[in-house]
Amino acid sequence: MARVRVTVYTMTACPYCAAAKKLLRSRGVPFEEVNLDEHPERWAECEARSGRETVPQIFWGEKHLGGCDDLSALEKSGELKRMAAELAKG
Ligand SMILES: N[C@@H](CCC(=O)N[C@@H](CS)C(=O)NCC(=O)O)C(=O)O
Repeated sequence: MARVRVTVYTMTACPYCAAAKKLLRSRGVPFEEVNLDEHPERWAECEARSGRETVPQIFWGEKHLGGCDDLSALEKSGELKRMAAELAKG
C-alpha cells in the first residue's frame, strides 16, 4: 500500500508553521510543504480543503488534522506518536 502523504500548507514568516514543522520532524514524519508565499495560487486549494483561512493547515493523506494547536493536541494525547509509528510501518 502506498505510504500516506503528509502535506503542510505554510507561509514563510509564520511561527505556528515553524512549530508545526518542528513537531512533525521531532516525530520523524516526512511531509510535503506547500509554501503559500511561494505558491499563492494554491491558497484557494488550501482554503477549500481545510475550510480555514489561516496557516499552517496539515493533512494526513486526505484527512485534515487542522493547524498547529490541533497538532499539539494530538501530540499531547499521544495520538501523533501512534500515527507516526503507523506511518513508519508503511
Ligand atoms: N490557532 C492557529 C493559529 C494560526 C495563525 O494564527 N496563523 C497565522 C500566521 S502565523 C495566520 O494564518 N494569519 C492569517 C490570518 O489570520 O488571516 C493554529 O494553531 O494553527
